[in-house]
Formats: sequence, structure tokens, C-alpha cells
Amino acid sequence: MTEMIDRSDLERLKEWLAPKGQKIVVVAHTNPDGDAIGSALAWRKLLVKMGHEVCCAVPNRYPSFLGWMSEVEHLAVFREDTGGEVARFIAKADLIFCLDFNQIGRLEGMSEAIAANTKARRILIDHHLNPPAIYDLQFSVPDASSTSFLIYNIIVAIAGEEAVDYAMAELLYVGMMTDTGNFSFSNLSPELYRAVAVLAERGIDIPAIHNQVYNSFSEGRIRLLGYALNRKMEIMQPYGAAYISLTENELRRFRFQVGDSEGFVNFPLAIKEISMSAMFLETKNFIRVSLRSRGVVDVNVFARRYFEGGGHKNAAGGKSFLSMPQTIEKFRAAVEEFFGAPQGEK
Ligand SMILES: [Mn+2]
Repeated sequence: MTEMIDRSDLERLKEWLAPKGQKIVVVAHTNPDGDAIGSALAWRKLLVKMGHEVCCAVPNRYPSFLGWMSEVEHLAVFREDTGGEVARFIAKADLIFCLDFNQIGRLEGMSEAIAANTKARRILIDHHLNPPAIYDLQFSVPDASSTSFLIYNIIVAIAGEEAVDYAMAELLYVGMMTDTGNFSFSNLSPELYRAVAVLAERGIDIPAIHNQVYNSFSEGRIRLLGYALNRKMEIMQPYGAAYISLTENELRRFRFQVGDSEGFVNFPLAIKEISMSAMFLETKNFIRVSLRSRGVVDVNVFARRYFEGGGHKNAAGGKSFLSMPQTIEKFRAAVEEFFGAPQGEK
């Protein structure tokens, strides 16, 4: 794993971090998940320990099931920062770290604040495919199972294993656990488990973390899941594809909170014959498309080709500006084209 991190890039990073007291922004993506928050807050903590002034921010609020995490009080929410404190900090920043995403356009209003500071160096630490060539330094490792795993390796390379304290261990574990589907996806490596062993040595309570993240649904969320699977899941049997659609009206009925539908897209993949799953979530301005797959089915390619998005081979996302019925129609036609002849006839 450490060999995935370029030595000379690492040396340059160390050089840039050497002068103490710099103003540093650490930003993670919109609709922050466990990996975004875990990696950003762990990295923030190391930078603070190194003597820097750090502003760690995300564009909008994280889901409530992540609200228990250590250090989460140090995470600013740009959309709720009515005093403009975060924007002022960004304007004066020396370094800007972008974690767990690579498209600056994914940052809502924060995109402009970051673009406006033309003197700051921009550094990418991320595991999504195809980063744009806008960074002064980039650690882009699509093979890494999470950004938290990448950050772990960078922290160890810069400051040694002993720099990882209890809070950082907890944060990084959440990121590693959530981005690997609780250590079940295809990108697991022996190095990941070695990292987890170090985190476990810090005394983190793994069963408690698991409970906080996976067994903390609200009543509305579990009822919405039941409704989504029972009433809204459609299966395209010949292609091994499934999809779930949820309109704003339906979400309102279940008192939808941000993050409530997180992970729903994975459930159809629990059906033996299904190897690709999609979810369409209606928001005010567009329909959010989430895609998941198993094995060789590449939803990154699918998302790029049909839904103005991308991501990883087995987990990607995109957008649709059509109505819900039109979006579904487009998806069905896309599946037929993408898979060609129905599976079994090939
Ligand atoms: Mn991630």
C-alpha cells in the first residue's frame, strides 16, 4: 500500500507542511459519508498536532447516524455558516486539502470560495477515478478501498504509527468500515487489515461503532426502507438489474431526513440473481442516481455514459434532470443497451 503513495509526492507534501502555523483548509464532499468525515477529521487532527491552524468543512450537514463521532464538533457545515467564517478562512488559506472527492464542482457554494483563493496550493487525497488536472499535488489512488485508508498510510508515512491516537483510530475505522460495506467489498487487502489491527490496538470499541452506524435507523428510515423494497423495487430479470425510485412526495410521507435513504441501493444486490442496482431519489432540482454492482459490472462506466456521473467500478452516482418516469424510462433503455442481449442468451 505504501508503495501506492509516490515517494517524491510524499516528500513534497512534507516540505509544504514543514513551516508551522499555516492556515489550512480540509474539505470533504457534499452529502458527507463516513469516509469523508472520518478521513477529513483524522487529517485535521494530525495537522493541528503539527502546529497548523485548520478549518475542516463540508458543504452540507452529515447524517445523524454519524453525529456521535469523535471530533465531529470540529467539522464546520458551510451551508449553516451564516456568519461567513468558513469563507473568510478559505480566502486566507495557504493550503487546501480536498479529501474523498476530486471534482471541485461537487462542493455547492464552497466551490466558488475555493476558486476565489488563487494563491493557495491545492492538494488532492482521494480514491475516485479520473481526477481533473487542477491540483498542485495529488494522491489519487483508485485502488484504495477508502480515503481513510489512504490518509492512514499518509499519516504513518509522515508521523509514524504512534501519531495515530484513539480519536483518529475511531475516525479512520469508520471510514474504512463504511466504504468497504463493513469489510465485504472486492477491494480488501492484507494491508487494510494490518491498518485495522493498529486501530484496534488503540482500544476503539468496534461493536459499539458498528451499532452506532448500522443499528441507529430512525423509525421513519426503517419504514421508508420497507416501503422502498416492498412497493418501489423493480427488477429487470433478464439483465440481473434492479432499481428503486423515491419521489419527493413519498419522502415527505416518511418525514425524510438527509441520509435516511443512505445504503438503500445496496439491498437489491442481496438478491442472488441481481448484479446491478440503481436508486433514483428526487430532490428539488434533479434526481440523484445511485448505482451499485457486484463483480465485473462496471457502474462507473454506466454512470458516465448515461447519467453525467461516475465513481468506482462497483459504486457510482450521477444525476438526471428529467422527470421520474422519464428517468426510469431512460434507465431501462440504458440497461438494455449496456448489457446487450439479456443475460443467459449470451
Ligand atoms: Mn470514500
